[in-house]
Amino acid sequence: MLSDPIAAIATPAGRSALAVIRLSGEGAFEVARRVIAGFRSHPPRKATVASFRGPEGQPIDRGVYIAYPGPHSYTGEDLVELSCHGGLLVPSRLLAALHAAGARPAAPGEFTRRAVLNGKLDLLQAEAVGDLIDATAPIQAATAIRQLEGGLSQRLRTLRDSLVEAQALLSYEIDFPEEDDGPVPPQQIAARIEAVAAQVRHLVATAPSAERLREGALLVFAGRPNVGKSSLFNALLGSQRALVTEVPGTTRDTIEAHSDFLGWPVRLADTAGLWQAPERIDQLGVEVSRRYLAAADLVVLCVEAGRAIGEDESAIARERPSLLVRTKADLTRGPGDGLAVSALTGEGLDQLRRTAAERVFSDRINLADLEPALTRERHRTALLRAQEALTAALPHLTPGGEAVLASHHVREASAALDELLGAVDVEEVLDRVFASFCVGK
Ligand SMILES: Nc1nc2c(ncn2[C@@H]2O[C@H](COP(=O)(O)OP(=O)(O)OP(=O)(O)O)[C@@H](O)[C@H]2O)c(=O)[nH]1
Ligand SMILES: [Mg+2]
Repeated sequence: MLSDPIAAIATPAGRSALAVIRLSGEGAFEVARRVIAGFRSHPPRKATVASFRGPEGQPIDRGVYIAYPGPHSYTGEDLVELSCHGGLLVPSRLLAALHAAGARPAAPGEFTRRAVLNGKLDLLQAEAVGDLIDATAPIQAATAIRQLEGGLSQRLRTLRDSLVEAQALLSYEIDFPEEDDGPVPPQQIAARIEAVAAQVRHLVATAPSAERLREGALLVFAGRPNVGKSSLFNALLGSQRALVTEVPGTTRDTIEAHSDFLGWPVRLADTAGLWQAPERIDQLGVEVSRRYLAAADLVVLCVEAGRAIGEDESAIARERPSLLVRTKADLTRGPGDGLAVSALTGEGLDQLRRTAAERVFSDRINLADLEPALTRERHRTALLRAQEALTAALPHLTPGGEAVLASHHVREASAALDELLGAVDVEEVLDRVFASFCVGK
């Protein structure tokens, strides 16, 4: 059943001052009445202090509830939010009481899913809710809020509307093929479609850096053994995450850590030094390093200051986008290019953070107003489909061209945009989007 009452704790488990429980669906108010002493759904959206009771009437807590009669609620259904005291016992006992009173445990993301099905949010906004919760760097939160406010949705809806309009003009061509001059000549329709296609291309171009922004850019610290990779990694994180010794080959397993550089999300990976290792275990470490190198958004190539760069090292820089850093700059000052850093004194670390962030997020940084961008693979594949369909439509929009075929491709393109917005009810798409949500959201 889609609208049966569901309940879940919306806050994380553990010791806390307060916890929030959500209850939503048809019959939610009846369920609430069995648990909340003196429950009333009117006046709506007013905080009321009340006693919460278990199935046998035993007191659980004294807290606050707010009733949101549908459709003016997050889910669009009748919804009640209960604030109780936190901790391990009270919230779970209160939730159990709601379940005993007729609500079913909610599946992950089920509240937001209902919000989408009831037209309170579109799919892009629902994804933004998830992104906002998962955000670890300020810029991720800012992007998510913009998407939640409908920036991207609005942009796509405008494009979809233009395509629907083009389709209407094309139907005239189809219905009256003999008319030489329809209301709008095919060339003009073609120009409109070309304009939409250009905007789609522009959005698709934002995808790599925006996806990187959502997931964090992968920065791989690489170089020969003992050059100071782990020390630099630790210094940037401000904690002793990786082991450091004077023995070459200290790091074997790649170690990953999340951080942000000036607010931009990064995933740092400290790898085993690259060398011709005689021992099997070291060889395995080197293999893992190579895999990370291949996936890196930016390689932080570490070479000691004052030393000539070897062929092995320039080979890495040729293969992948790299930032050359000269480590242990406190020991030697020599000729040589690259960014001088010292894990010991902290020299050059801020410069490294800034340069790396600029390199991996260059096009995002330049967008001062942070235009809407495609933050997920799902967005990119749908828009690529739209782009292909529009490209296929254009050749049929010449004088005497096949308006039927053009119309078919334009419809394909607008369907791709509809799917992106969640305007079509595709259960499979919903399943994919909500698979990673937390319960209670
Ligand atoms: N003076 C000085 N010594 C450093 C600096 N960075 C690292 N070292 C020293 O260099 C040695 C190797 O440092 P690590 O950070 O373990 O080097 P690594 O590149 O991770 O080495 P492997 O894991 O073996 O590949 C240690 O003795 C560190 O104390 C630095 O900035 N200044
Ligand atoms: Mg190391």
